[in-house]
Amino acid sequence: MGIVNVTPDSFSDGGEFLDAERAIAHARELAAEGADILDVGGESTRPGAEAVDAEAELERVLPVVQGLAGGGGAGRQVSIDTSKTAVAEAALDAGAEIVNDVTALRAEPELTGLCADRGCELALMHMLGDPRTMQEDPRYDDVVDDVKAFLAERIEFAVGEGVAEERIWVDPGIGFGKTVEHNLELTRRLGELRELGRPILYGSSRKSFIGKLTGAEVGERLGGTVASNVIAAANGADVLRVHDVAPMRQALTVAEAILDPERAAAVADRA
Ligand code: HH2
Repeated sequence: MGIVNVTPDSFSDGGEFLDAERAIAHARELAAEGADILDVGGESTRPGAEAVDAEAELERVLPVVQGLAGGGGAGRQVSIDTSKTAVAEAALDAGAEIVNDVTALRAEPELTGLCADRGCELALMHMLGDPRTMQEDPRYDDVVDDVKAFLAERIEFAVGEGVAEERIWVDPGIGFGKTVEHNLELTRRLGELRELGRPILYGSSRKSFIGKLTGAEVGERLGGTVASNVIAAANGADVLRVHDVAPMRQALTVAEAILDPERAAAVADRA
C-alpha cells in the first residue's frame, strides 16, 4: 500500500503533494514501483495535528481519487484514508474500494452503515486517545493483548452494524498512542493478531520510533522502515503501508525468497 498524502502538514511529506496533479503523478510512480493499493489521505494524523472539516478534506482528496480510480492509477485499488462518512462516500462514489479509518469507526459510527451498504473493504486501526493527545504518556496492561481486545470489539461492532466480516482488515496503529517499546512489542508479537482471523495492515513507514532508535531525521528513515516492515511481514502482516514502495518491494522479494524456498524456486524458474 503506497501512501498518497494530499495534506499541507503530514509528518514526513506535508505539502509535497497538496496539488492534485502532483499527488496523482506521485501515486502513479508508486504504482509503477509495485504498489497494489494507493492510500489517499487529506487529513494528517501526526501527533498534535489540527483536525480539518469534511469540506476541506474532500477538496483535497476527491480530485486525486477521481484521477486514480477506475484505471487512472494503473489499475491499482484506491483506498481512502479518512474517518469521515461524507469523505468516504464521495471517494467510494468516485471508485475507491477500501476505507481506511484510523479511528476504527469511533469518530463517526455512521461510517459503518455506509461501508456495510457499499460492501467495500474496511481497515480498522487501533489508536489510544486522539492525535492531539495520544503521545502523552500512553500506558497499557499488555500492549498486544489490549490492542487485540480493542480490535476484536471493533470487528464485533462493525459486523453487528452489517459489515461483512470478510471485508474487515485490522491494524495495530504503530505510533498512535504508543511508546517506542510498545511499537517494538507490537511488531515482535504481530502474529498474535492473526488470532483475530482478519488480514493485518501494518504502518511503520518513517515513524518517530525509528528516529528515536537511530537518531535519523524523518527523511532518512528508510532503513528502519524496511527492517520493521520485513519483520512485520515475516510475523504475518498482509498489507504494508509505506511511502517508499520500490525499496520495500525489493526487500520483500528477497525476504520472501529466503523464508519461502518453494516460492523462491518458482521465481527463479521464471527468470
Ligand atoms: N498511519 C498514518 C496514517 N494513516 N492508516 C493506517 N491504517 N495505519 C497507519 O499506521 C497509518 C494510517 C500516519 O502516517 P502518514 O500518513 O504518513 O502521516 P500523516 O498522518 O501525518 O499524514
